[in-house]
Amino acid sequence: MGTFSKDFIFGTATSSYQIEGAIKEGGRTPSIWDTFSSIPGKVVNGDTGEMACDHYHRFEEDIEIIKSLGVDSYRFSIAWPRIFPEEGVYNPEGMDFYVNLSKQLLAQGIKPFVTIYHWDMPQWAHEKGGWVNRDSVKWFKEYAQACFKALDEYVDMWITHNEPWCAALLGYHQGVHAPGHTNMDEAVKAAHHIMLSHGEAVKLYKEELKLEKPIGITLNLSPIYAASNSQNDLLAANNMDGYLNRWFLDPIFKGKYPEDMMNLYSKYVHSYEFIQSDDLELISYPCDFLGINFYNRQLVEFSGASDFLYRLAYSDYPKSGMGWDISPKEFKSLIYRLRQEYTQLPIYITENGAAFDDVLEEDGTVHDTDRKQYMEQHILAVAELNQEGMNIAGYYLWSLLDNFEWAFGYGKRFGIVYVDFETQKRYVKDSAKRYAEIVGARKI
Ligand code: IFM
Repeated sequence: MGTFSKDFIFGTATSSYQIEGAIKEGGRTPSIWDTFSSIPGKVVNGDTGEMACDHYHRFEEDIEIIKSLGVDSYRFSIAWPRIFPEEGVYNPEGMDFYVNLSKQLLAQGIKPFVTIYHWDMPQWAHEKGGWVNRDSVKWFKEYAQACFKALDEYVDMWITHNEPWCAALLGYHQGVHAPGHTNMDEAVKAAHHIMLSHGEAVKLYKEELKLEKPIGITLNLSPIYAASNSQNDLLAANNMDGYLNRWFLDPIFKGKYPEDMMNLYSKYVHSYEFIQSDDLELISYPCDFLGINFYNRQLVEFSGASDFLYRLAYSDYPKSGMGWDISPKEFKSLIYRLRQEYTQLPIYITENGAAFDDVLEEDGTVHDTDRKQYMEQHILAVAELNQEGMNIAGYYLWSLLDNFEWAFGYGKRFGIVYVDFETQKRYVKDSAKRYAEIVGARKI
């Protein structure tokens, strides 16, 4: 059993492109995800975010659902192309949506936790080179400043970027996310500029604007394990850890890139001159917390045929509907490692959850026992970590609603609330009821 203090924050999370819809309303122009998802073959089933959960029109109903869960906080992101539909052109109508959303959350006693960038870069910015162009740092800073000025009085905490690994590596190296490029040189530059824009935004917030709410970044971290103790498999695990975890943790917390990975990448990255003299100091500008999105551990083995000498290995762990290992024990190990190697800042679990094949019964119930169990295991792990003094300050369940799961479309349901995408009717799943019970009792 585990308990939670009164000031521990429980919440749920979403992101703009995954739920809002209304892609042509309120002065919004296309984002890279509108473009990418409209290319045949890029998203399962040809799904796009055009309608998503129609949250733009139904946010009041969604706030009622959040309220019924009894959570302290709601994490959402802002759609950049609503705020700057063109370069340098601010759109107050786009911002009004988030001001209104935040005010209504506050009126219900729910704290807004805002992510500035959750992958929906404006198409205009992409056409000027996107994150590969160093000017993206300037564009992001202008956008972040507009968000801080309009929303800081309502917002409880700020996240600059959600999962830079996905935006940079899935978007520019693996090509499975927008903008769909497969170029490691671009990916490393994109990652650098995303992190630099994070540092610039934090510095702006604290030094120039002198604002005082907690601000940080969210990383998707997976502990990587070798399939055996062979030198080759250990090397494979080290490389994947570098690719996924250290490439972001080291610059943010140690002010340097991992040398082994710089060497490994130099086959693709012909010059590191794009890293300018003060960049790492800015990237490691002190934040107030670290956000972590945790889903699974990963097991890898050596592969001479792969770019960085690793590939995923067979694992006999139970799996979520994404085929990901369910691994609450390794979640705890990840936190121990962060505490030992990287930071003593408060940690927020800004996402944790699982997709499963849910069945909507005729009476409107969804008995998502697997998701309930996944959630319980991870919340219990958080309670245990806190008993050991690990200072986890909050937990956000991903996700409030079934939504647009990027390249997987609407087929993968992560919500604790079922969405019928034909009618847009919402149905509270058993996992949501159980979550409300845990939050209410502050005990698991
Ligand atoms: O849906 C995503 C979210 O946008 C970012 N983190 C992982 C989730 C599940 O894949």
